[in-house]
Amino acid sequence: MKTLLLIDIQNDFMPGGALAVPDGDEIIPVVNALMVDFDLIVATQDWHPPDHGSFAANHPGAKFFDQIELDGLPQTLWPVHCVQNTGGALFAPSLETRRIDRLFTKGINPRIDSYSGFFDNGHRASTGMGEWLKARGVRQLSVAGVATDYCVKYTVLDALAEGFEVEVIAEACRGVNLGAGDVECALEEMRQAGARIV
Ligand code: VGL
Ligand code: ZN
Repeated sequence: MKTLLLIDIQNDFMPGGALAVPDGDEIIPVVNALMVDFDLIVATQDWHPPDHGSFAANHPGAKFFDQIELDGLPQTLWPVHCVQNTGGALFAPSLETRRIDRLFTKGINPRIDSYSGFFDNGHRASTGMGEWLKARGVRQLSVAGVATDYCVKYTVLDALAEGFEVEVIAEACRGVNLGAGDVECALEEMRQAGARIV
């Protein structure tokens, strides 16, 4: 079963969005064209409540990109983004969402962030995506989306740990690059962990 996993292709991660990924919109025509080659298409959606602990606005005196501790885990603070039932959380309008077979939301618990589509950042709770994919007989995943250096990376690392064979479609991914070279480092880390970067 050729399976495409689309990570967080949502308005807030597109140019003009609350947590814009540079050139994030460039992946959409690439992803739309890729879809025809796959039997199963699964998407993740960052889906935070307004009081989410990853938002700088919920920590008095904190700034974007500060590092704090949240419930015992290191946490980068972000602008308010992908709030449930807001326009910013919707898929980018040019994405061909009709082809998506199943959606998994993440980042719902206000006490913990969830970069990976499989588990929260503490591996405390599963989204159910791994179990769902395995129940359908999926063994290989091709991954595209944003951000290469956060949600794509952690999803890919968890997918490998869960025993999936993983291919990252680099031209269908874009990253935040908070630090220079973060995207390159993320791709290298995924490669080291056993992913194919294509
Ligand atoms: C993401 C930061 C915060 C992502 C989500 O989709 O990569 N990054 N929430
Ligand atoms: Zn988020």
